[in-house]
Amino acid sequence: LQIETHLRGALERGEFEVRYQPLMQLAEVQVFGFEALLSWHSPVLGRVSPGDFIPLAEARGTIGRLGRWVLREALGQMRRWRDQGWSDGCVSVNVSVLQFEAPDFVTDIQEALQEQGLPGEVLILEVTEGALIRDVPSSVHKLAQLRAMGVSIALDDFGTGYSSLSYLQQLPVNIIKIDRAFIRDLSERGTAFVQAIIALAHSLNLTVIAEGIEVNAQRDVLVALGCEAGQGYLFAWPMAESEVAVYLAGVD
Ligand code: G
Ligand code: G
Ligand code: NA
Ligand code: MN
Repeated sequence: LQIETHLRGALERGEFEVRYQPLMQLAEVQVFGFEALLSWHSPVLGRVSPGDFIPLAEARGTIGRLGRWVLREALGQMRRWRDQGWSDGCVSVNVSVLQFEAPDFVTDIQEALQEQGLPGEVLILEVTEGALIRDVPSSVHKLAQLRAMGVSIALDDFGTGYSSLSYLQQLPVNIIKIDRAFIRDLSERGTAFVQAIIALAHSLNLTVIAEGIEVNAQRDVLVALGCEAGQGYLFAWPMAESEVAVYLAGVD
């Protein structure tokens, strides 16, 4: 209830910020993009995690506005990175179920790209399987339209949902993000799971991004298993816009 009260008007008061976490090519340890992560700093409650306020924004019907704002922030940022000479990077934006289900979702993405004069190839949309399986034919249609625009679709938190693999077969996604729960447990048994996920993904021509890489040993195992990409505190924490500029200057 507290959160709900303070969430009202928070966007207008400028309490939200988008932070960026590097997406890395694992073998070369090279940044190829950033995941945009919404962050809310309430003057009263302090930092509130998206896990806590996104469901409330969905219930209140304000997620559409918030989602459009994040998308435009992230693409505006991408525009500035490109103007500063970082020409081959991409930005990954999380999409909530209700946002994805809105009838104007695809046209809004198209407009946001056009506003910044950006090709679809710079954008990854992260969607959970829960969002995609509520109406499979409609999801297939929307995803196909986005893919035709050059936009990549990442299945977020892969392996934690309830849906069967038959959905994966039908949905035109091109990236899967292995949930960090799998990366945390790289015991013999845990490694077997990760290996199987990577093998399945590769046989379907999907790119794999491993989440939550915190130590070098995890990166080493993933590289050995042929996992091409990852993110996590080992490489970098989510950063403010100003920190990204410094970070990019340091890696070039
Ligand atoms: O509490 P924590 O910070 O771990 O929560 C992160 C969660 O919030 C992740 O599931 C992430 O996908 C989600 N998230 C982060 N930014 C956004 C956003 O801009 N929109 C949506 N819908 N979810 C986001
Ligand atoms: O569900 P999603 O993968 O979008 O969640 C992203 C969340 O994961 C963000 O809140 C981000 O801060 C967090 N995160 C990023 N890297 C790591 C990591 O290495 N370890 C842990 N525990 N969380 C991470
Ligand atoms: Na995500
Ligand atoms: Mn995830």
